[in-house]
Amino acid sequence: MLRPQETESRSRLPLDGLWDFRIDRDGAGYDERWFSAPLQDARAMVVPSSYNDLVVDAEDRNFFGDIWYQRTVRVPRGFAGDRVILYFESATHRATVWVDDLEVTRHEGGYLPFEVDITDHVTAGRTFRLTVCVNNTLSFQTIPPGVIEDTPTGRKQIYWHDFFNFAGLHRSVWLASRPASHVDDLTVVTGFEGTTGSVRYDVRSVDAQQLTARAVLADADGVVVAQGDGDQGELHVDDVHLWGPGDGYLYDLTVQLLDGGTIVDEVHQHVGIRTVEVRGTEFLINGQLFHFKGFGMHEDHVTIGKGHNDALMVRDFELLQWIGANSFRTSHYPYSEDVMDYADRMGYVVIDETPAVGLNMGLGGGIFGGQGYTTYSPETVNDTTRQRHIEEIEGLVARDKNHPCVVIWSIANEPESETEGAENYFRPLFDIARKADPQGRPVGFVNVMLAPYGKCRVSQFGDVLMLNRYYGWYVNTGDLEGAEHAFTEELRGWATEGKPIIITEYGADTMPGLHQLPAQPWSEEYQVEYLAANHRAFDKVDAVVGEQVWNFADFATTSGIMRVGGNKKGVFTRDRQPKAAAFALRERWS
Ligand code: BDP
Repeated sequence: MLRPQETESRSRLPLDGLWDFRIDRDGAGYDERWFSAPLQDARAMVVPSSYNDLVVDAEDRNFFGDIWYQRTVRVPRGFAGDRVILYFESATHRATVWVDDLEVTRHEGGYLPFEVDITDHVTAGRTFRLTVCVNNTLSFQTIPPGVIEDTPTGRKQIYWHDFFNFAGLHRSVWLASRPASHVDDLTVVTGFEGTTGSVRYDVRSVDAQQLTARAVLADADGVVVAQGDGDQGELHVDDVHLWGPGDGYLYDLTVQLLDGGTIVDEVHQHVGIRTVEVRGTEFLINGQLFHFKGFGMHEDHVTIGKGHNDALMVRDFELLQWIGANSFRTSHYPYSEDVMDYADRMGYVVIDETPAVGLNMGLGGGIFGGQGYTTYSPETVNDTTRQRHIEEIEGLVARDKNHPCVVIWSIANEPESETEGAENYFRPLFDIARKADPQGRPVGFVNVMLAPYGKCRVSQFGDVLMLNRYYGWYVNTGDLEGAEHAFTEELRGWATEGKPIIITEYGADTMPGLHQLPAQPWSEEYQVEYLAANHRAFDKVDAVVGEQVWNFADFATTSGIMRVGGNKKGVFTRDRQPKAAAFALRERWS
């Protein structure tokens, strides 16, 4: 599946803007066929955005169940004769879509795109009623998981990930056209020898037996540097300009399906030529040692929640550049396709993560024990959950395989990983990711403090070790000397495993404007000193090849006594202004 684009043979119309919207408090929408008529009692809602922070009623904000979106769409006259496609960049967490009275598709999973061919149900030049029912409930069989508990005051949605369960149409929706005979998928694998780059390409097309494929590679100035014929091939580029950290150099690959001299279909794919390799404890990009500096991030903004917005994205990357970061992790779900494109273009290195977060009942329960459930069991995270997890892994790789920015697949964040159940659950998943990725990128998962060195039974399967550690915050609170010592000891243990170690989370909640001398937890001074103590530990262990602070910016969470207006571990505030730690990091990283 390719994202809609504008080419010689394709068009796309954004369906962003104000839609009619209704929260289905009584769950009546399906029975009452809300899709079959203009939505009654509707209010306006913005696509793309989370709906939650646009409304002011607490019950609406925290609602779980069905929410309905509707609008009228006119099919452009120019789409006549082509296939007409609806493409949703995401619907969190699942959606059913109707064209007029007809259900045309369903999709599960809140952070990956889906499309449906609606040609047979619409007419160029005419309008149709587009209805989308989005559902945001989480269960033990969803990724991420959750549970609905019966309480004396009604049913409540519980989940175990530390970010607010924002819902809605978070990214753009497109009406797109393409020819019946078309390119359906395209894969590139890049490499280089000396100064010659290589781009292997593989074109999958539909209904194109009589057509020939042509691939043309142009450099950033539009000069053609190589071309080839056929569905598969390898192109060679003399004096290659590699893609690398801080140098987002992109070639443009045009793929055409030709009928003699006539272009039947054309698609574009930007290509960054680079290699990624793990060698012992080293992480190499283009054969050179790479040290990750950056953040775990969130798609999270004031008012729009997880909605994508280009202006806010550009601001985030400006700050990443200012602070000297070279990388980030898409904690804890696949990010917008716009973010991935922009990371390619800006030369940012990305650890790309599935939405498998919160598979750990040992974390943060009543009086800070467990949650009162067994993580892996026939009634909780089970084979059905794992099948969903597999679909999320394969879907992420399918969507992002061609992005040069992606250098590691993270298949889960902080799952329970110290038990036999965990080992059994995860054993096949790493190979599924490897098999899905034609570029053969390293695969890993993010390990939690509850499964420290010597206890984890899942890290054996990964190519890299990714550790989230809170020495000096959740443990050794306020004791940075003890924190540095304990962290160093644990890292020395992990280093014996002979794999590169990336610290994917370390951080301290910090109230902007709270100052204390000497430093105490929650103050800006403490965040600075906490990071310095952590860095001293990293710098003593050669196998540590990266540090990504938790978090880039403050973000919204559920209510909790550990959270003050959300998670405050941001180095920037939620409106993207620096705390004192930002200046300290800038000095270390620049
Ligand atoms: C880790 C999680 C992350 C949390 C963070 C925290 O991976 O999502 O937000 O800790 O507690 O457990 O701040």
